[in-house]
Amino acid sequence: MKIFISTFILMLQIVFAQTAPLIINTDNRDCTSLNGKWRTIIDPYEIGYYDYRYMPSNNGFFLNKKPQSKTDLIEYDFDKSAMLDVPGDWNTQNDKLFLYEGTIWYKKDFDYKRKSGKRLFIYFGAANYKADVYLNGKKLGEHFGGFTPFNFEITDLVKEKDNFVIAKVDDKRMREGVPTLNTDWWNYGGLTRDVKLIEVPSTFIRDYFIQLKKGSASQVSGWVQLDGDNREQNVTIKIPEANIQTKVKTNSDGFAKLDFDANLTLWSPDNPKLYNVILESETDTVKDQIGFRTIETKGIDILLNGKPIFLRGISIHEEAPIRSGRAFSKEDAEILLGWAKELNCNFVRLAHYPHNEHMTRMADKMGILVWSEIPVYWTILWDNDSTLVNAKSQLREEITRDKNKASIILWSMSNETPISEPRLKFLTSLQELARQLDPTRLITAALERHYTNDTTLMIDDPFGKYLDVIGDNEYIGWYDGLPSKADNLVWKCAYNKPVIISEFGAGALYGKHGDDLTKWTEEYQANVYRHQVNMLKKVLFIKGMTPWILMDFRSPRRVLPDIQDFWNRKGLISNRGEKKEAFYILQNFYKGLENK
Ligand code: GCB
Repeated sequence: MKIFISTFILMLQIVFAQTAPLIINTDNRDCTSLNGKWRTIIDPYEIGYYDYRYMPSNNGFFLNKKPQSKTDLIEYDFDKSAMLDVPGDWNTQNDKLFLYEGTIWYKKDFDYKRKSGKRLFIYFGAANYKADVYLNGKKLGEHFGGFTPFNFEITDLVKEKDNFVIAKVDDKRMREGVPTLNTDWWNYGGLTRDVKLIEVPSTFIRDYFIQLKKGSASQVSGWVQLDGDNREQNVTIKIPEANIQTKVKTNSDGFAKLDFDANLTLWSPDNPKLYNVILESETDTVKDQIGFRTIETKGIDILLNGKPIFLRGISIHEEAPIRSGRAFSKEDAEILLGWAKELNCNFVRLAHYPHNEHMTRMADKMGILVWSEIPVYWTILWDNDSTLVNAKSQLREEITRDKNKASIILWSMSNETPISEPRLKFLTSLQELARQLDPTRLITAALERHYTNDTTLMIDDPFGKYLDVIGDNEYIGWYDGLPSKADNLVWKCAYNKPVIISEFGAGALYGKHGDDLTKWTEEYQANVYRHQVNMLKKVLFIKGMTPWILMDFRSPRRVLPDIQDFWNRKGLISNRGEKKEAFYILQNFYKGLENK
């Protein structure tokens, strides 16, 4: 029965997976923003979707009906309903929605004059968690997963006047979802990222991969993908500043491989050089700003541009600085990554899901290396086929969007997942897909370790075999003993690979003071950081760390009155932007490592 149900859900997902192949680099295309106020209907019972027999209705809210005569019975009216800002989570826009988990309908009206011969797409940066999208009453398709972009073609549906796009956004947590029911972050619902219309030529450059070939600092390799009827075209790739101009011919699928030599200044945190790259087909031109660098491992070392590097990192949630709620803007990215810079970081872990594209573009510009991950978190349903389909599609969308960002060096498959055979099968198939989609970057996961005796820690999770870099989360001094416990521990790793301590930390309420063994004080948190950095700097195979976490973030699991009040307080900075003592401990430690 279980198998039957999961196969059925899988079939449903395939049947309804009608998103068009993803368009990349939307920042540099001909776009019209649909951000701003959208009309919304809160629909906890989904009466706009199901009839009273709980069957999908063909007369739902997506039709945006209006009474035509005085006898007409229509029990909703978008145009009299409240508005919400897009992008933005609904929880922090209306007190009544703070704890709401369920369906909200969004509607936006627009006019659009499409130039002749052009195609039009509607692009959503993200909708948490499930979105059913309709244009002028017709279903465009649906999308699962709250942190990755998706788009639909609307060329044949769009009119010059009075279009209405309606999105049913449902953020109910689901056991079979990715993530599952249980997380340590707020389930912010809604159209949380930019929404835009993208106009492209009838055959256009939809996607491309332009990076240095694995192991080479002078050979660019990748591919280009056209979309449209006129698929066999000459495509020129130009990098004017490096005197590069090279031509390829796409095949009948619109695909061509690229391979050319280039003498490039390599991108690095010290010199985040981005080149203007221009792709010109016979029908389309796309510009991008791309950095080129190599990333490899050798034994226990991580090599950036051939040289060993220590990753001085910090973990970041997509929580908006100061105002709180989901972060979504360039300004949010600037503040968060600016704080990381101030900490003397050269690296960030964007936990626990792909962050918005402003973050990865900003990281490219500011010269901050990035660990990017999908929300395969804790105890998702390893045995369920549709869960794997879902995780894979989120991984595909993440890599598709960001594969030309020099800042990203690590794709992480999972966080703190419990060891079992089904989990190993699930995760190995994810890492295979990641390598297939992007052969250039390193693969990691945040694993756990165990004690072999009172003072020896061992990392030997079987998934480690499939990774390039091992991530490990530990909470010595917080969930695991007192801060000084770190002083006498011996670390062992079963793999001859670099290890990143992907989490350690302690909770502190900004402004709460006491001695350094009093929980929740800034002093206690600073104490944990002191002992941690002393321990970690001595372990040879540890080649980086991303302590938990840059800024306090909302979590329904954190209920302690007057201290937590629904905030995870492990931030080095409070949710209002105030720096705690531990910030300066880490800042100093990283300063000392800067030239190492
Ligand atoms: C962890 C999780 C992270 C939590 C953190 C905590 O191990 O990976 O998502 O927020 O611990 O604060 O307990």
